[in-house]
Amino acid sequence: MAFKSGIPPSEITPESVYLKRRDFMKGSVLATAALAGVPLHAAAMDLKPLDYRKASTSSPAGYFTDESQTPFDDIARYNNFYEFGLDKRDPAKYADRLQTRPWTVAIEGEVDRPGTYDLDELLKGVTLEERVYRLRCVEAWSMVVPWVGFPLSALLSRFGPTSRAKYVAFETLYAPEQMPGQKSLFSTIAWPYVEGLRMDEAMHPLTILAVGLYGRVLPNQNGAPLRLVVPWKYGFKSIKSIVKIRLQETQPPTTWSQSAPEEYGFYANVNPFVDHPRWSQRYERRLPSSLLGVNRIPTQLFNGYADQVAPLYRDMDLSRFY
Ligand SMILES: Nc1nc2c(c(=O)[nH]1)N[C@H]1C(S)=C(S)[C@@H](COP(=O)(O)O)O[C@H]1N2
Ligand SMILES: [Mo]
Repeated sequence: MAFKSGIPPSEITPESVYLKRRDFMKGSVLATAALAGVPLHAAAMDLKPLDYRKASTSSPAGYFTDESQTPFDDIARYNNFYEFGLDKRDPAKYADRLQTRPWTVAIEGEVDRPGTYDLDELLKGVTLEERVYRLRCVEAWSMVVPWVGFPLSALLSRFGPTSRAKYVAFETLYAPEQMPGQKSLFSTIAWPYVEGLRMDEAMHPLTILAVGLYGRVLPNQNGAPLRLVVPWKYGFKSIKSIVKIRLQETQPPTTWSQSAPEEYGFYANVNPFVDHPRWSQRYERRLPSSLLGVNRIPTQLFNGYADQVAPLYRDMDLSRFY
């Protein structure tokens, strides 16, 4: 992502650089194709298949897009997960160090039944379903991902939110011995990575906690064992490898809005009409890039989920609450 500190943002590139990289990518795609057996398919990674309800065109509006799904290998090899490094390829290289079991999630704050719960116990109480969502990174690339998960609302309701619960704060694991990026001197992030939602956003049926993709357990680099997915917001809201969920009365701090408040806000709703201070948000690069080049497509308001979520922001100036 975008550091003010002079580390070149790897992906926010002027079109000329883009085009050069495209030539490079063509080269690497061909090189990969030449090395038979190299692609890292889900089965080859030994990811456990999950039991879940499929999504389809007859699912509720927004739960399923029939756009082409980004191939598994692209979803699992082009990642932002700064705990494992700044390069898009670092998470796939290093995330196998992450121990995803045993895993506990602390539920804290304004709930009737706070506590630290074993993830497998939590998962016994939920029904897994597929959601095929667009994921739009603030860096102007996007994917279509078939997630497997469950509504965040289903989890929160179980712990009895009190009337003072106005926001939900999330926290990623802090474990520098497993996450080399947390030790890196180049990082300007104050670990652990934290995110937050307003309560109505958290309870919205499109907001899910994902435990898998392409029908199998999440690859570590995609945020195993439990990550948030909020499809109408820029990707950085979708916090990975969650260990703490806290309900509270006040708006929680969030990693990117703390790191660069004039560039990243709390809301981070996808919006082609509100540019990032350093680049336009009108278009996005849909992955994968094909041999013929970059798939450049227009970005949609609320990432195409306006029918479902625009009412949440009815009285808000979206250029002020970015
Ligand atoms: N803990 C944590 N969560 C994170 C990030 C991160 O660096 N650390 N990156 C975010 C960003 S910028 C994006 S675009 C998405 C990328 O998710 P993906 O790798 O599954 O595509 O994860 C988000 N969640
Ligand atoms: Mo992102």
